[in-house]
Amino acid sequence: MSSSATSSADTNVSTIVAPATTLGRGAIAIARLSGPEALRIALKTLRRETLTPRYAHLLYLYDANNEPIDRAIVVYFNAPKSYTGEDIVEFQTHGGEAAINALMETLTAYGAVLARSGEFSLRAVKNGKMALDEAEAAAAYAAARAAKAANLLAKHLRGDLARFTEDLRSRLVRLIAYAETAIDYAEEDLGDTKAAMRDQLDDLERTLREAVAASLKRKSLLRGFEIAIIGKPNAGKSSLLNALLGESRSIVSDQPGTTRDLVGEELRIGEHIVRVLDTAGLREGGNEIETIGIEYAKRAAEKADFIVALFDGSQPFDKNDEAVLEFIRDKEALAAINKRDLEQKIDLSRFDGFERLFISAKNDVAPLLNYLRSTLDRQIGGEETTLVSERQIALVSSAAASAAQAREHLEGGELELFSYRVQEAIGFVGAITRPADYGETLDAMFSEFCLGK
Ligand SMILES: Nc1nc2c(ncn2[C@@H]2O[C@H](COP(=O)(O)OP(=O)(O)OP(=O)(O)O)[C@@H](O)[C@H]2O)c(=O)[nH]1
Ligand SMILES: [Mg+2]
Repeated sequence: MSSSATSSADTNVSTIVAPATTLGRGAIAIARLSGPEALRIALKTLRRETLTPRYAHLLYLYDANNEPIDRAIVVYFNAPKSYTGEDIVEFQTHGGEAAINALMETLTAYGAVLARSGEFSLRAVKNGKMALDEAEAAAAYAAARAAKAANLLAKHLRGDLARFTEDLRSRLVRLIAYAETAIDYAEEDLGDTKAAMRDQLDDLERTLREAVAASLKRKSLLRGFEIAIIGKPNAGKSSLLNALLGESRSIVSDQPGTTRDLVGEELRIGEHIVRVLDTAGLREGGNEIETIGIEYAKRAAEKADFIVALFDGSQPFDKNDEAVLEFIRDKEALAAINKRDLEQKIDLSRFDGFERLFISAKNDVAPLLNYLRSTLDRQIGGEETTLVSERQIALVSSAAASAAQAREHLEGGELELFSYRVQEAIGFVGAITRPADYGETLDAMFSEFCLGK
């Protein structure tokens, strides 16, 4: 390691490289090189002696045969003032895959190794540049698309989740302190203390459960929201999809059983990006292909975040409608009564207890769009803390369960067991930002990240 600039070189740590942008057509592509050898390797590619830290250089890149690859913006972030806390050199090449691939080949020829998914963020966490919950927010950014999701994740970057867990922790610690004093007193002197502890515990459990519930609802915001349209044949499902899209995507005909496959398309409703699925009409006794289609339809509807069940208002309510209505009972769903432009024959009393709406897939779907928009808005509203990974949701659920058990022990006067359960809850809450088996958790977690993160 002759270069004096890489004085902090630690030969145990590899220097990693990966594209940081999705490969494909685009104006620019970015590759990131991080590790003790980053500067040395970059200088070889650039045929230069030095790089000024945090300065955007416009330079030619050369491959190992001294052939030019591209002219690129090159920025050197010297350790520890970088994303990973190591020396990083970032290359902004022309977009498309040619330049970035040639660059990757050259950098690896000079000693860099290809990064595993999430390895940059893993290094950032290990080097104390980023808290675990921040890294999870960063990973969620890569998948999220709705603008509102960005607002929500930015709060995590700002440390809102860390504050939330710190608050929970101090409330739990206070409960243990209570319990320890209480152990020294006789049961009859404990009336007030016990009542106060019970209130505290109830409060805590509520906070935990609300965080989980709100996060599950907002999950769709981070990963995309899916709506399935179901209903008997000829209810107008395909017409509805087309009307929502404003184009003819799915075949419409007056023959019942037209749609057999799932037809999915993305659209924007207000600020939300939503995938809408048109499905095969649900009925008894169709042919084999239709029956398979009906199975698909049901499975898709089970999986969807929301179901729009469509009914033909111009026809009497029949057995097939009955089955559709039963299917959506207790699900997140809406009964939309279609063909309001025709004379209505459907028995509306059948819809008692269901959320319902009148539309015409032919000429008026505005009521449905408004309904969906406000439903989606409601899901993301609210001030509860949002947990952004399965890991966080599992930990907070476990903490809520421990709190519930602690409460039972409190009622039974078993203070040691009570303390034990509260300790357990503290463990779960603490693990959100600082897992006990740190190394293992990190490796498992970051392997789910995307490359170059
Ligand atoms: N008048 C009127 N006709 C409609 C309306 N919506 C759909 N239709 C008609 O109803 C018939 C069936 O429409 P589709 O959209 O194919 O119905 P579907 O539910 O997809 O039917 P399958 O694919 O067979 O399950 C077509 O002739 C449509 O033109 C509406 O709001 N008003
Ligand atoms: Mg159809």
